[in-house]
Amino acid sequence: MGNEFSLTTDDSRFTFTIADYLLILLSHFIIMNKIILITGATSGFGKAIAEKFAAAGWNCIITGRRAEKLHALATDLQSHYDIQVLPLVFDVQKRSEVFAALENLSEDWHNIDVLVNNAGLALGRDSFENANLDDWDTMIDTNVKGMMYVTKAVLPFMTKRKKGHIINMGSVAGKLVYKEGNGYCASKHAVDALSKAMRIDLLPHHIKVTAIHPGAAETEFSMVRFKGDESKAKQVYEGFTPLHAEDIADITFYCVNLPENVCINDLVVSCTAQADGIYIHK
Ligand code: NDP
Ligand code: 8X3
Repeated sequence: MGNEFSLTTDDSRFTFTIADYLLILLSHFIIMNKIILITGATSGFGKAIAEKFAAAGWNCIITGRRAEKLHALATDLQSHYDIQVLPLVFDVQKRSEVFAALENLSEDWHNIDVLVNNAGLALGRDSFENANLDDWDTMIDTNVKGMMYVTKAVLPFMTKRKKGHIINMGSVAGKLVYKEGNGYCASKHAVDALSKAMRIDLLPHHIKVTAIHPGAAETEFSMVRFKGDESKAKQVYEGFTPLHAEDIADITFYCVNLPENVCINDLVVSCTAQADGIYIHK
């Protein structure tokens, strides 16, 4: 009985020892110290994921090419939540930039618990014979090679601790090919394949790998795909309610907060009006 006290004297469920309280306090600090690295945090899913985890007390490494947006988000998160934020500006396509940024992380940031490979884009919707070669290069370099570079640069921090969780942002376009989706669908099929490859190879290191494959979500995605053509971008989401970036942030948070022995490997998620990469009820 020594160090025991209770909130109500006649209910044993509410009896806590000082050790229990110390454990709760300790777990609070363990959560406070957790670190998530999110690529592509200047808009859309990445930004929503950063906001979700920051609100839960996670320290965040956020990345993207648009320095101004990235620094604005860092300032915003730090002013709202009692956390640390490290903004890193680099282009995931550029191998030297990726490794320079991540290999030179100060020791405080080495214990990355979660990596979200989210940076990515689609460019164009053209028939194979009309597709633009530069668009193909950019999609493959960003969605596939960029994801591989970032993962390779972060992995030493995880393998050293024999712990970590990698979340790869795939797409319904990585599960099924649709008309005029050639280069983008290929890049997301590669994300699907690489997620499976990572999951197998990283088993001995106790690293979880989750691939999330969203359907249509209204972010900057279609503005980028249609190169600033607002009416084409808007048309994509007309006649149905698409996913919101916050939906993907909530799902990511759920996947990350499962018990140590549980891993969601592969998760396809769409709005209720969408069946797959092709069928949307409008
Ligand atoms: P957004 O366009 O809103 O966000 C894309 C993010 O990726 C931005 O932060 C952008 O930052 C970053 N990014 C793009 N290229 C690079 C690069 N070369 N280097 C570094 N960062 C880069 O789109 P979403 O949030 O919708 O997309 C996020 C991910 O989700 C992508 O991989 C996309 O393919 C995928 N996805 C999207 C769906 C949708 O319908 N919206 C559905 C399924 C999957 P910056 O420009 O500052 O570099
Ligand atoms: C984005 C969803 O359907 O435009 O990956 O490919 S879709």
